[in-house]
Amino acid sequence: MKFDAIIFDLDGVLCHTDDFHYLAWKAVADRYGIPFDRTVNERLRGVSRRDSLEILLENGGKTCSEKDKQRMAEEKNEIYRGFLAGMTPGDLSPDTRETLNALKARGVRLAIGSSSKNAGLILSRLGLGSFFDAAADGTEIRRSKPDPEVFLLAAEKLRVPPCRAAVVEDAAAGIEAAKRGGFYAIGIGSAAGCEASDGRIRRLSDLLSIVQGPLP
Ligand code: B16
Ligand code: MG
Repeated sequence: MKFDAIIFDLDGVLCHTDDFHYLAWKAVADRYGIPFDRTVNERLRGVSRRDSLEILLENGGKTCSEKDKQRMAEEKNEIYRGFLAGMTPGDLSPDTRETLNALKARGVRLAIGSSSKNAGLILSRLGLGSFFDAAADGTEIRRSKPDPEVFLLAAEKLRVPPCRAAVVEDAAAGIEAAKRGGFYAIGIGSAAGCEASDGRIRRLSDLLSIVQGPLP
């Protein structure tokens, strides 16, 4: 298939910060005596920090004040950023690095579409600070996935219409966002089994056999 652009989700697609999110939420949940496990964590993929906290609290049967919620979200982010501080370009897998370079060499425009407010920090820790043609992240949007806002913003920055772009996502919320935005949605990892996905890949380099360069 020919696409002018590919928009990549970050956490769970290009890097494995998803485990850092789990460990940071788990530390906060334990601190406040809230039940939380990896099954609940799956529901937090692609979802904003604040919406993740609401899911965690609802699942744990806990209600708390706005002030407490803000404190818990800040505590989680502090623990999470502690993990990010240890990331290096070596955390980018060879498969991911080679695939990104090969797509760029084919003339496909590449962007990031992430719900994370830490996306800029992650990209710079991975040595990808100036690699992408555009990036849209959690600092620029009002509505998190499954709303399509972040992908539409990335496409707008690329000046590519959604119908000419594919989105690669690991979260059901991200696949829904891509579909609602009019993109071709490719599921990987947890989203590879997502029925709504238009395409499914096991590893990033599988993209090379389904994505050709842009239309002349
Ligand atoms: P932050 P993605 C998402 O990143 C994560 O999947 C999700 O677990 C997290 O809650 C969200 O970013 C917000 O992250 O707390 O760093 O702003 O998958 O959209 O790249
Ligand atoms: Mg993700």
